[in-house]
Formats: sequence, C-alpha cells, structure tokens
Amino acid sequence: MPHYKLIYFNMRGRAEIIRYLFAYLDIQYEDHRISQDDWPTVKQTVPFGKIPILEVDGVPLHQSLAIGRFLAREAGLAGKTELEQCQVDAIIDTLDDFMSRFPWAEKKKDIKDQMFNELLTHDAPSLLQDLDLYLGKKDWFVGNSVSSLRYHCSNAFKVNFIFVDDNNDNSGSDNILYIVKNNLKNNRQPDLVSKPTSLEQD
Ligand SMILES: N[C@@H](CCC(=O)N[C@@H](CS)C(=O)NCC(=O)O)C(=O)O
Repeated sequence: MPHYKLIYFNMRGRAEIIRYLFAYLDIQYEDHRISQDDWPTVKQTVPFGKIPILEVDGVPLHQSLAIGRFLAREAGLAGKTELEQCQVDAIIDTLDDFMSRFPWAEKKKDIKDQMFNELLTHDAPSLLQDLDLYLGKKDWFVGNSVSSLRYHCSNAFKVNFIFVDDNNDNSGSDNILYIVKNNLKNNRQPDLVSKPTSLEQD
C-alpha cells in the first residue's frame, strides 16, 4: 500500500472529495492540514502553487478532480464502461462549474455575502432541478450502481454550506438530492453547525 499524504488547508474545500473517497476505500492517509500563515512557504514547494496536493509515495499529484478520478478508479466508482465514465465526468464538471463560481477569495464581506446569497437562492435550486431531471426515476445517476457522483454531489452542496445529512439518506440510491432540496426549501442553509458524519474529518 503506498503512503498517501494529502496537503490542504484546515477546511473541507477542494480536498473533501478526496477525503470522502479515502473513507469509502477505507484507506489510511496522512491528512496534512496547513495554516494560512504557513501557506506562502508551502506554496513555493508544490507544483503550480495550488492545493490540494496528494503525494503518493512522495510523488505530488495536483488538481482535486484528477486526484478524485484516480481514487474513484481504484474504488470502482468511476463508471463501469468508457461511456459511463464520460457521463460521470460530465456531471462532476457540471458540479464544478457551480462550485467554481463561489467567491471564496473575495475580500469585501458585503460583496461576498451578496454573491453567496445569489448563488444559493437562484443557482443552487436550478442546479438541483437539473440534477433531479437527469436522475429521473432511476436509482443511480449513471449505470446501475453507485459512482463517485454520490460523493461529489453531497460534497458540492456541503462545501457550499447547504445542509446535507448523509446519515439520513437513502444509501441505496443517489436520491440524496431530495434531502438537499428539502433542506434548501426549509432554509436549512449553513452546514457549519451540523455534526460531522463518519466520512468527514473536521
Ligand atoms: N482546480 C484546482 C483549484 C486549486 C485551487 O485553486 N486551490 C486553492 C485552494 S481551494 C489554492 O491553492 N489557493 C491558494 C493560492 O492560490 O495561493 C483544484 O481543483 O485542485
């Protein structure tokens, strides 16, 4: 078994999907969380100056989605055929389009709050509706079994502070969407106060 070292800030962010997949795989890894103060120094040492980085026996891998795909293949969660893999990737990219629009680095609080609010009230519901439509009456987004999408989906909404209760979903399907939707409808937004699930480290 290789030695895995995940380098990221002390938050979920773009590392959380990697943590989810390690939890699913039941693989031990070093969850190396760095402080903002240490970041300028660490930045000089990592490829492209961005995190997360996953070191596999000292070999640094960058880009969270590429790392996620690498682990999903290990876990058999990447799609069973090449066609399914493309479908899984396409939804991951759709979720990432949404995640990438959140203004995490915005310094002005009022602008940041306004942009967050806009995305949560307008974009999140319509994305959920589209995902819902895509899922239709099927149990799974792609093919006939669980894929990494289950975790990408749960993660995308959690990272963006929409309450998702992983412990209370229907694990035999991708219908976690209904829980997300109901919580949005009932204004259960911030997930900051929710209890960590077994899949989370923080
Ligand atoms: N597309 C990249 C984005 C990486 C990225 O922008 N990471 C941010 C943290 S979420 C970062 O390193 N920020 C610090 C900086 O740019 O100095 C990925 O998914 O890994």
